[in-house]
Amino acid sequence: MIVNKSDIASDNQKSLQDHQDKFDFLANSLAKSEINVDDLVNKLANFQVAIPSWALGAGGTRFGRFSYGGEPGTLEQKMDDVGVIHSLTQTAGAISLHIPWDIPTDYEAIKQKAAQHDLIFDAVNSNTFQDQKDAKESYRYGSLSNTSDAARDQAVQHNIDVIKIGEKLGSKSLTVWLADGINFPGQGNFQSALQHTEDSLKKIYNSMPEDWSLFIEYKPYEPNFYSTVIQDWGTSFMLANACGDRAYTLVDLGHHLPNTNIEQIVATLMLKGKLGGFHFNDSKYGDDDLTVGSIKPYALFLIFNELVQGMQHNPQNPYPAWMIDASHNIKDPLEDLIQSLEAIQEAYAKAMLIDQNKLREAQAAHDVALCQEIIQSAYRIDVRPLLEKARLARGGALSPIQTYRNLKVRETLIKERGLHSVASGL
Ligand code: LRH
Ligand code: MN
Ligand code: MN
Repeated sequence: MIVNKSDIASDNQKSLQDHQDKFDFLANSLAKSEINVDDLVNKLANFQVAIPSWALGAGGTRFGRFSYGGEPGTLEQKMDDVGVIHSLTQTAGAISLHIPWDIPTDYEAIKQKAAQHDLIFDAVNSNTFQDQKDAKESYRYGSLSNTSDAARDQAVQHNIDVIKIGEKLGSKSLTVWLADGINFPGQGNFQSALQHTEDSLKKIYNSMPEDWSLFIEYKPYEPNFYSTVIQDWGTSFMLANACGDRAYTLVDLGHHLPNTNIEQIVATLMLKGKLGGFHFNDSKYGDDDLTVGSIKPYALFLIFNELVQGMQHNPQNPYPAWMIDASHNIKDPLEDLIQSLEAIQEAYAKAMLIDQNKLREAQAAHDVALCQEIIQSAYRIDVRPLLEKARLARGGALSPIQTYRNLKVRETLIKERGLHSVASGL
Protein backbone atom coordinates (compact mmCIF):
# COMPACT_ATOMS: atom_id res chain seq x y z
CA MET A 1 0.00 0.00 0.00
CA ILE A 2 1.17 3.49 -0.83
CA VAL A 3 -0.03 6.55 1.08
CA ASN A 4 -0.35 9.40 -1.40
CA LYS A 5 0.58 12.99 -0.69
CA SER A 6 -2.82 14.11 -1.96
CA ASP A 7 -4.67 11.85 0.51
CA ILE A 8 -2.55 13.20 3.32
CA ALA A 9 -3.15 16.78 2.21
CA SER A 10 -6.90 16.34 2.11
CA ASP A 11 -6.92 14.68 5.53
CA ASN A 12 -4.84 17.59 6.86
CA GLN A 13 -7.54 20.04 5.80
CA LYS A 14 -9.70 19.15 8.82
CA SER A 15 -7.15 20.36 11.34
CA LEU A 16 -5.23 22.94 9.34
CA GLN A 17 -6.78 26.00 10.98
CA ASP A 18 -6.41 24.57 14.45
CA HIS A 19 -2.74 23.85 13.73
CA GLN A 20 -2.14 27.33 12.36
CA ASP A 21 -3.67 28.97 15.47
CA LYS A 22 -1.54 26.89 17.81
CA PHE A 23 1.58 27.40 15.73
CA ASP A 24 1.14 31.19 15.58
CA PHE A 25 0.63 31.39 19.32
CA LEU A 26 3.77 29.34 20.01
CA ALA A 27 5.88 31.04 17.33
CA ASN A 28 4.99 34.45 18.76
CA SER A 29 5.97 33.53 22.25
CA LEU A 30 9.22 31.88 21.09
CA ALA A 31 10.10 34.90 18.96
CA LYS A 32 9.91 37.02 22.12
CA SER A 33 12.71 34.89 23.54
CA GLU A 34 14.68 35.51 20.34
CA ILE A 35 14.35 31.95 19.16
CA ASN A 36 14.64 31.44 15.42
CA VAL A 37 11.49 29.42 14.78
CA ASP A 38 12.18 28.82 11.07
CA ASP A 39 15.57 27.39 11.88
CA LEU A 40 14.03 25.13 14.52
CA VAL A 41 11.36 23.85 12.14
CA ASN A 42 14.03 23.24 9.50
CA LYS A 43 16.15 21.22 11.87
CA LEU A 44 13.14 19.12 12.86
CA ALA A 45 12.21 18.56 9.22
CA ASN A 46 15.74 17.38 8.44
CA PHE A 47 16.02 15.01 11.39
CA GLN A 48 15.64 11.51 9.97
CA VAL A 49 15.60 8.27 11.94
CA ALA A 50 16.11 4.79 10.50
CA ILE A 51 13.52 2.06 10.99
CA PRO A 52 14.96 -1.41 11.51
CA SER A 53 13.69 -4.10 9.20
CA TRP A 54 12.82 -6.27 12.22
CA ALA A 55 10.41 -3.82 13.83
CA LEU A 56 7.60 -3.96 11.30
CA GLY A 57 5.88 -7.10 12.51
CA ALA A 58 4.55 -7.90 15.96
CA GLY A 59 7.53 -8.74 18.17
CA GLY A 60 6.39 -10.91 21.02
CA THR A 61 8.26 -12.43 23.90
CA ARG A 62 9.60 -15.88 24.64
CA PHE A 63 6.13 -16.64 26.02
CA GLY A 64 4.33 -16.02 22.78
CA ARG A 65 3.61 -13.75 19.91
CA PHE A 66 0.34 -12.21 18.89
CA SER A 67 0.30 -11.51 15.18
CA TYR A 68 -1.16 -8.20 14.11
CA GLY A 69 -2.53 -9.04 10.70
CA GLY A 70 -1.25 -7.59 7.45
CA GLU A 71 2.34 -8.12 8.56
CA PRO A 72 4.98 -7.76 5.87
CA GLY A 73 6.07 -11.15 4.57
CA THR A 74 9.01 -9.95 2.47
CA LEU A 75 11.69 -7.30 2.60
CA GLU A 76 9.89 -5.44 -0.19
CA GLN A 77 6.74 -5.30 1.94
CA LYS A 78 8.75 -4.13 4.93
CA MET A 79 10.07 -1.30 2.80
CA ASP A 80 6.52 -0.45 1.79
CA ASP A 81 5.65 -0.21 5.50
CA VAL A 82 8.56 2.11 6.16
CA GLY A 83 7.35 4.05 3.12
CA VAL A 84 3.93 4.45 4.79
CA ILE A 85 5.51 5.69 8.02
CA HIS A 86 7.79 8.05 6.13
CA SER A 87 4.98 9.48 4.02
CA LEU A 88 2.98 10.30 7.12
CA THR A 89 5.76 11.49 9.44
CA GLN A 90 8.45 12.61 6.97
CA THR A 91 10.90 11.54 9.66
CA ALA A 92 11.69 7.93 8.77
CA GLY A 93 13.82 8.37 5.67
CA ALA A 94 16.01 5.32 6.22
CA ILE A 95 15.89 1.57 6.79
CA SER A 96 18.40 -0.55 8.67
CA LEU A 97 18.71 -4.18 7.59
CA HIS A 98 19.45 -7.13 9.84
CA ILE A 99 21.32 -9.93 8.10
CA PRO A 100 20.34 -12.75 7.66
CA TRP A 101 16.79 -11.87 8.72
CA ASP A 102 16.43 -9.61 5.70
CA ILE A 103 18.80 -10.61 2.94
CA PRO A 104 17.86 -8.89 -0.32
CA THR A 105 17.36 -11.30 -3.19
CA ASP A 106 16.81 -8.83 -6.01
CA TYR A 107 19.06 -5.82 -5.32
CA GLU A 108 17.76 -3.73 -8.18
CA ALA A 109 14.16 -4.19 -7.03
CA ILE A 110 15.11 -3.30 -3.47
CA LYS A 111 16.97 -0.19 -4.56
CA GLN A 112 14.03 0.87 -6.68
CA LYS A 113 11.69 0.44 -3.73
CA ALA A 114 13.99 2.59 -1.63
CA ALA A 115 14.01 5.32 -4.28
CA GLN A 116 10.23 5.12 -4.67
CA HIS A 117 9.75 5.68 -0.93
CA ASP A 118 12.60 8.18 -0.62
CA LEU A 119 14.56 5.92 1.74
CA ILE A 120 18.27 5.39 2.18
CA PHE A 121 19.96 2.32 3.64
CA ASP A 122 21.37 3.02 7.05
CA ALA A 123 23.76 0.76 8.98
CA VAL A 124 23.59 -2.96 8.25
CA ASN A 125 23.40 -5.21 11.31
CA SER A 126 25.16 -8.55 11.55
CA ASN A 127 23.81 -11.48 13.51
CA THR A 128 26.14 -13.89 15.29
CA PHE A 129 23.74 -14.47 18.14
CA GLN A 130 21.77 -17.21 16.39
CA ASP A 131 22.98 -20.33 14.64
CA GLN A 132 22.11 -20.26 10.99
CA LYS A 133 20.79 -23.23 9.06
CA ASP A 134 23.64 -25.33 7.65
CA ALA A 135 26.26 -23.31 9.53
CA LYS A 136 29.33 -25.40 10.31
CA GLU A 137 30.11 -23.80 13.64
CA SER A 138 27.78 -23.00 16.53
CA TYR A 139 27.63 -19.73 18.49
CA ARG A 140 26.36 -21.51 21.57
CA TYR A 141 29.56 -20.53 23.38
CA GLY A 142 30.12 -17.22 21.67
CA SER A 143 31.00 -15.79 18.29
CA LEU A 144 33.77 -13.19 18.05
CA SER A 145 34.94 -14.18 21.54
CA ASN A 146 34.65 -17.95 21.11
CA THR A 147 37.60 -20.06 22.27
CA SER A 148 37.30 -21.99 18.99
CA ASP A 149 39.27 -20.48 16.08
CA ALA A 150 36.81 -21.92 13.59
CA ALA A 151 33.77 -20.35 15.28
CA ARG A 152 35.51 -16.96 15.45
CA ASP A 153 36.55 -17.19 11.81
CA GLN A 154 32.99 -17.99 10.80
CA ALA A 155 31.66 -15.02 12.78
CA VAL A 156 34.25 -12.66 11.26
CA GLN A 157 33.42 -13.96 7.79
CA HIS A 158 29.70 -13.38 8.41
CA ASN A 159 30.41 -9.73 9.23
CA ILE A 160 32.48 -9.40 6.06
CA ASP A 161 29.58 -10.87 4.07
CA VAL A 162 27.21 -8.37 5.69
CA ILE A 163 29.50 -5.51 4.69
CA LYS A 164 29.40 -6.77 1.09
CA ILE A 165 25.60 -6.80 1.16
CA GLY A 166 25.57 -3.28 2.60
CA GLU A 167 27.97 -2.08 -0.09
CA LYS A 168 25.58 -3.19 -2.81
CA LEU A 169 22.82 -1.11 -1.22
CA GLY A 170 24.80 2.01 -0.42
CA SER A 171 25.05 1.53 3.36
CA LYS A 172 28.06 3.16 4.95
CA SER A 173 28.24 1.46 8.33
CA LEU A 174 28.10 -1.87 10.11
CA THR A 175 26.58 -2.32 13.56
CA VAL A 176 27.90 -5.20 15.60
CA TRP A 177 26.00 -6.38 18.63
CA LEU A 178 27.34 -9.46 20.34
CA ALA A 179 25.40 -11.73 22.63
CA ASP A 180 28.74 -13.25 23.70
CA GLY A 181 29.18 -13.86 27.38
CA ILE A 182 28.81 -16.51 30.02
CA ASN A 183 25.92 -17.70 32.14
CA PHE A 184 27.80 -18.89 35.21
CA PRO A 185 30.86 -17.80 37.18
CA GLY A 186 33.90 -19.74 36.10
CA GLN A 187 32.36 -20.75 32.76
CA GLY A 188 34.93 -18.78 30.79
CA ASN A 189 37.97 -16.57 31.03
CA PHE A 190 37.21 -12.83 30.98
CA GLN A 191 40.56 -11.77 29.58
CA SER A 192 40.78 -14.21 26.72
CA ALA A 193 37.14 -13.50 25.75
CA LEU A 194 37.90 -9.78 25.56
CA GLN A 195 41.17 -10.33 23.69
CA HIS A 196 39.51 -12.60 21.12
CA THR A 197 36.73 -10.06 20.66
CA GLU A 198 39.23 -7.26 20.08
CA ASP A 199 41.21 -9.32 17.58
CA SER A 200 38.06 -10.35 15.71
CA LEU A 201 36.69 -6.81 15.60
CA LYS A 202 39.99 -5.56 14.20
CA LYS A 203 39.74 -8.08 11.38
CA ILE A 204 36.21 -6.87 10.60
CA TYR A 205 37.27 -3.23 10.84
CA ASN A 206 40.19 -3.79 8.48
CA SER A 207 37.97 -5.37 5.87
CA MET A 208 35.56 -2.41 5.72
CA PRO A 209 35.73 -0.01 2.77
CA GLU A 210 37.52 3.21 3.67
CA ASP A 211 34.38 5.30 3.83
CA TRP A 212 32.62 2.91 6.21
CA SER A 213 32.21 3.14 10.00
CA LEU A 214 31.94 0.38 12.55
CA PHE A 215 29.46 0.78 15.41
CA ILE A 216 30.01 -1.37 18.48
CA GLU A 217 26.90 -1.88 20.59
CA TYR A 218 27.07 -2.78 24.29
CA LYS A 219 24.58 -4.37 26.65
CA PRO A 220 24.97 -5.44 30.28
CA TYR A 221 23.10 -8.74 30.21
CA GLU A 222 20.79 -10.99 28.16
CA PRO A 223 20.94 -13.52 26.67
CA ASN A 224 23.85 -14.29 29.00
CA PHE A 225 23.01 -13.61 32.60
CA TYR A 226 26.29 -13.67 34.46
CA SER A 227 28.60 -11.73 32.16
CA THR A 228 28.54 -10.13 28.73
CA VAL A 229 31.83 -9.50 26.95
CA ILE A 230 30.89 -6.01 25.70
CA GLN A 231 28.92 -5.09 28.77
CA ASP A 232 29.16 -1.29 28.91
CA TRP A 233 30.14 1.88 27.06
CA GLY A 234 33.66 1.76 28.50
CA THR A 235 34.31 -1.66 26.98
CA SER A 236 32.82 -0.60 23.67
CA PHE A 237 34.86 2.63 23.71
CA MET A 238 38.04 0.72 24.43
CA LEU A 239 37.39 -1.70 21.58
CA ALA A 240 36.51 1.13 19.20
CA ASN A 241 39.79 2.84 20.07
CA ALA A 242 41.68 -0.38 19.51
CA CYS A 243 40.10 -0.76 16.05
CA GLY A 244 40.74 2.76 14.77
CA ASP A 245 39.33 6.16 13.84
CA ARG A 246 36.25 4.88 12.06
CA ALA A 247 35.10 2.63 14.89
CA TYR A 248 32.58 4.08 17.33
CA THR A 249 30.41 3.22 20.28
CA LEU A 250 26.69 2.74 19.69
CA VAL A 251 24.32 3.65 22.51
CA ASP A 252 21.06 1.69 22.75
CA LEU A 253 18.87 3.29 25.42
CA GLY A 254 17.61 -0.06 26.73
CA HIS A 255 21.12 -1.41 27.21
CA HIS A 256 21.77 0.10 30.62
CA LEU A 257 21.19 -0.99 34.16
CA PRO A 258 18.32 0.93 35.82
CA ASN A 259 19.00 4.60 36.57
CA THR A 260 22.22 4.80 34.59
CA ASN A 261 22.99 8.40 33.68
CA ILE A 262 22.84 7.93 29.91
CA GLU A 263 23.10 11.66 29.16
CA GLN A 264 26.48 11.72 30.84
CA ILE A 265 27.63 8.76 28.73
CA VAL A 266 26.49 10.66 25.62
CA ALA A 267 28.40 13.77 26.65
CA THR A 268 31.56 11.79 27.39
CA LEU A 269 31.49 9.91 24.10
CA MET A 270 30.84 13.03 22.04
CA LEU A 271 33.65 14.91 23.74
CA LYS A 272 35.94 12.07 22.72
CA GLY A 273 34.46 11.93 19.19
CA LYS A 274 33.28 8.35 19.63
CA LEU A 275 29.48 8.38 19.58
CA GLY A 276 28.66 6.72 16.27
CA GLY A 277 25.10 5.58 16.55
CA PHE A 278 21.99 5.55 18.63
CA HIS A 279 19.19 3.02 19.14
CA PHE A 280 16.03 4.61 20.55
CA ASN A 281 13.52 2.78 22.71
CA ASP A 282 12.32 3.01 26.30
CA SER A 283 12.42 0.70 29.26
CA LYS A 284 11.14 0.22 32.74
CA TYR A 285 13.23 -2.75 33.84
CA GLY A 286 15.76 -3.87 31.24
CA ASP A 287 16.04 -4.13 27.48
CA ASP A 288 12.26 -3.83 27.25
CA ASP A 289 12.26 -2.23 23.78
CA LEU A 290 9.17 -0.17 24.55
CA THR A 291 7.89 2.80 22.56
CA VAL A 292 10.34 5.70 22.75
CA GLY A 293 9.30 8.24 25.38
CA SER A 294 6.56 6.03 26.83
CA ILE A 295 8.22 5.59 30.23
CA LYS A 296 10.91 8.23 30.76
CA PRO A 297 10.33 11.18 28.44
CA TYR A 298 12.25 13.56 30.71
CA ALA A 299 15.34 11.35 30.58
CA LEU A 300 15.05 11.34 26.80
CA PHE A 301 14.94 15.13 26.81
CA LEU A 302 18.09 15.33 28.97
CA ILE A 303 19.82 12.92 26.58
CA PHE A 304 18.79 15.12 23.65
CA ASN A 305 20.17 18.12 25.46
CA GLU A 306 23.60 16.47 25.36
CA LEU A 307 23.11 15.34 21.76
CA VAL A 308 22.21 18.87 20.67
CA GLN A 309 25.23 20.27 22.51
CA GLY A 310 27.48 17.65 21.01
CA MET A 311 26.18 18.20 17.49
CA GLN A 312 26.85 21.93 17.88
CA HIS A 313 30.17 21.96 19.69
CA ASN A 314 31.92 18.66 19.02
CA PRO A 315 33.12 18.65 15.40
CA GLN A 316 35.37 15.75 16.42
CA ASN A 317 32.22 13.61 16.64
CA PRO A 318 30.51 12.51 13.40
CA TYR A 319 26.80 13.09 12.91
CA PRO A 320 25.34 10.05 14.72
CA ALA A 321 23.30 7.37 12.95
CA TRP A 322 19.80 7.34 14.48
CA MET A 323 17.64 4.25 14.62
CA ILE A 324 14.57 3.07 16.49
CA ASP A 325 15.16 -0.30 18.13
CA ALA A 326 11.79 -1.12 19.66
CA SER A 327 9.55 -4.14 19.62
CA HIS A 328 5.78 -4.23 19.47
CA ASN A 329 3.88 -6.83 21.39
CA ILE A 330 0.47 -5.27 21.71
CA LYS A 331 0.15 -2.21 19.50
CA ASP A 332 0.02 -1.98 15.73
CA PRO A 333 3.77 -1.83 14.91
CA LEU A 334 3.31 1.04 12.49
CA GLU A 335 1.36 3.14 15.00
CA ASP A 336 3.96 2.30 17.62
CA LEU A 337 6.80 3.44 15.37
CA ILE A 338 4.93 6.65 14.57
CA GLN A 339 4.59 7.31 18.31
CA SER A 340 8.31 6.69 18.78
CA LEU A 341 9.21 9.11 15.99
CA GLU A 342 6.97 11.76 17.52
CA ALA A 343 8.59 11.28 20.94
CA ILE A 344 12.07 11.61 19.44
CA GLN A 345 11.14 14.80 17.61
CA GLU A 346 9.52 16.22 20.73
CA ALA A 347 12.59 15.61 22.86
CA TYR A 348 14.82 17.07 20.15
CA ALA A 349 12.66 20.20 19.81
CA LYS A 350 12.52 20.78 23.56
CA ALA A 351 16.26 20.33 23.90
CA MET A 352 16.82 22.96 21.21
CA LEU A 353 14.66 25.37 23.25
CA ILE A 354 16.95 25.35 26.27
CA ASP A 355 18.49 28.80 26.65
CA GLN A 356 22.13 27.71 26.69
CA ASN A 357 23.55 31.18 27.29
CA LYS A 358 21.38 31.73 30.32
CA LEU A 359 22.16 28.24 31.52
CA ARG A 360 25.90 28.82 31.29
CA GLU A 361 25.56 32.08 33.23
CA ALA A 362 23.49 30.39 35.91
CA GLN A 363 26.02 27.56 36.10
CA ALA A 364 28.89 30.04 36.44
CA ALA A 365 27.00 31.82 39.22
CA HIS A 366 26.28 28.47 40.89
CA ASP A 367 22.60 29.36 40.88
CA VAL A 368 21.42 25.80 41.12
CA ALA A 369 17.70 26.56 41.33
CA LEU A 370 17.87 28.78 38.25
CA CYS A 371 19.74 26.08 36.30
CA GLN A 372 16.86 23.72 36.99
CA GLU A 373 14.28 26.37 36.06
CA ILE A 374 15.98 27.01 32.72
CA ILE A 375 16.11 23.34 31.81
CA GLN A 376 12.60 22.56 32.97
CA SER A 377 10.95 25.59 31.41
CA ALA A 378 12.09 24.31 28.01
CA TYR A 379 10.76 20.87 28.84
CA ARG A 380 7.35 22.23 29.77
CA ILE A 381 6.73 23.90 26.40
CA ASP A 382 4.24 22.06 24.21
CA VAL A 383 6.29 21.83 21.01
CA ARG A 384 3.83 19.78 18.99
CA PRO A 385 2.85 22.68 16.68
CA LEU A 386 6.53 22.89 15.62
CA LEU A 387 6.54 19.20 14.77
CA GLU A 388 3.33 19.62 12.82
CA LYS A 389 4.80 22.51 10.87
CA ALA A 390 7.92 20.49 10.05
CA ARG A 391 5.83 17.58 8.76
CA LEU A 392 3.54 19.89 6.82
CA ALA A 393 6.49 21.57 5.14
CA ARG A 394 7.52 18.20 3.66
CA GLY A 395 4.06 17.00 2.73
CA GLY A 396 3.51 14.85 5.82
CA ALA A 397 0.48 14.53 8.06
CA LEU A 398 -0.48 16.98 10.80
CA SER A 399 -1.54 14.03 12.97
CA PRO A 400 0.16 10.93 11.54
CA ILE A 401 -1.70 8.36 13.64
CA GLN A 402 -5.06 9.97 13.00
CA THR A 403 -4.43 10.09 9.27
CA TYR A 404 -3.14 6.49 9.36
CA ARG A 405 -6.46 5.49 10.88
CA ASN A 406 -8.56 7.72 8.64
CA LEU A 407 -6.90 6.29 5.54
CA LYS A 408 -7.52 2.78 6.89
CA VAL A 409 -3.94 1.71 6.31
CA ARG A 410 -4.01 -1.38 8.54
CA GLU A 411 -7.32 -2.53 7.08
CA THR A 412 -5.85 -2.23 3.59
CA LEU A 413 -2.70 -4.12 4.59
CA ILE A 414 -4.81 -6.93 6.03
CA LYS A 415 -6.80 -7.06 2.81
CA GLU A 416 -3.60 -7.13 0.74
CA ARG A 417 -1.57 -9.55 2.85
CA GLY A 418 -4.09 -11.47 4.90
CA LEU A 419 -4.99 -11.59 8.56
CA HIS A 420 -2.49 -14.28 9.45
CA SER A 421 0.59 -13.08 7.65
CA VAL A 422 3.73 -13.29 9.74
CA ALA A 423 6.61 -10.89 9.33
CA SER A 424 9.59 -12.55 7.67
CA GLY A 425 12.71 -13.04 9.72
CA LEU A 426 10.88 -13.52 13.02
C1 LRH B 1 20.13 -6.37 21.03
C2 LRH B 1 19.67 -5.37 20.02
C3 LRH B 1 20.67 -5.21 18.90
C4 LRH B 1 20.15 -6.23 17.93
C5 LRH B 1 18.66 -5.96 18.02
C6 LRH B 1 17.77 -7.00 17.43
O1 LRH B 1 19.33 -6.39 22.18
O2 LRH B 1 19.40 -4.14 20.62
O3 LRH B 1 20.65 -3.93 18.36
O4 LRH B 1 20.70 -6.15 16.67
O5 LRH B 1 18.47 -5.80 19.41
MN1 MN C 1 19.98 -2.22 19.68
MN1 MN D 1 18.41 -4.46 22.60
